[in-house]
Amino acid sequence: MLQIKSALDSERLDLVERDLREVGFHVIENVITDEEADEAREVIWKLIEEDIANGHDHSYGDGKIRRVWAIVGKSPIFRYFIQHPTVVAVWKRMLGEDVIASTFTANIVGAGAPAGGWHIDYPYWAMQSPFPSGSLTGQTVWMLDDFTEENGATACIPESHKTLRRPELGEAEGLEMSIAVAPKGSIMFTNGAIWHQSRPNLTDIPRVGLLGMYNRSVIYPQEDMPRQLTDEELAGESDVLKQLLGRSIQFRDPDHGQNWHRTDSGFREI
Ligand SMILES: O=C(O)CCC(=O)C(=O)O
Ligand SMILES: [Fe+2]
Repeated sequence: MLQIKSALDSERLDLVERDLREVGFHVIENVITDEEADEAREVIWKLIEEDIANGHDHSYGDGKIRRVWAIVGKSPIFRYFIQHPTVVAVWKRMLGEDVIASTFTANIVGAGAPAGGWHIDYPYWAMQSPFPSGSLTGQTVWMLDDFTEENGATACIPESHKTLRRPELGEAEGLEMSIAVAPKGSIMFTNGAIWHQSRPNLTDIPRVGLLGMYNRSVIYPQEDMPRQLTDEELAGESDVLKQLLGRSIQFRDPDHGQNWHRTDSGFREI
């Protein structure tokens, strides 16, 4: 059974905020139980098989790194993760009370996979530099396996978000990096502008991670979040989940005024 642990106390939240602003990342260990991590990992495995069967296999890194997109509507466990109180507390603090989710996917760094490639996350990669200095977006890396130096853990270049630009090709190679080594069930929060990559997986076991990104509500999400659950599926869900999926944002309809919001199939007056 899923257990919701309490959100962070304000001292820890202060520390997370300071790290995200100053260093660019922060790890919290054991946010979910081993059983929850194992359950999610099993679901991801089924989704990979479905993707392959349906011709929707998304691979990169010599075909050894695999992505499963749009997971929030695909299992109740991801609906629980995306609105986990610890995660929501951090992103409300960094991105505003009206924070939205931008994308929620799985990234599987397979046995023998090469490094993922140094980059910054959306929307920064779609923006011209210099980026604004405040946070626009944040990444949440869910570790469904122990992350180790050898198995493709995520690496960040500390303070690189302060450059307010993307790394040039080759620029990050050789810079001092910090590898997110932590036990299964831990989370790493990152500033979306940090230079980072998944490390090579030198083991023969795939490393499974989930990637949940959150935006300030004025930034268009990377995935089409409002449509990932139907109105019917969302009916019994929390207001937090509805907010994260962008269902609370009000639009100005040219004919009717401003009180229109997204549904699974279009717009409706609130
Ligand atoms: O899976 C990881 O370790 C990081 C992947 C990543 O940074 C991304 O897909 O944006
Ligand atoms: Fe990334």
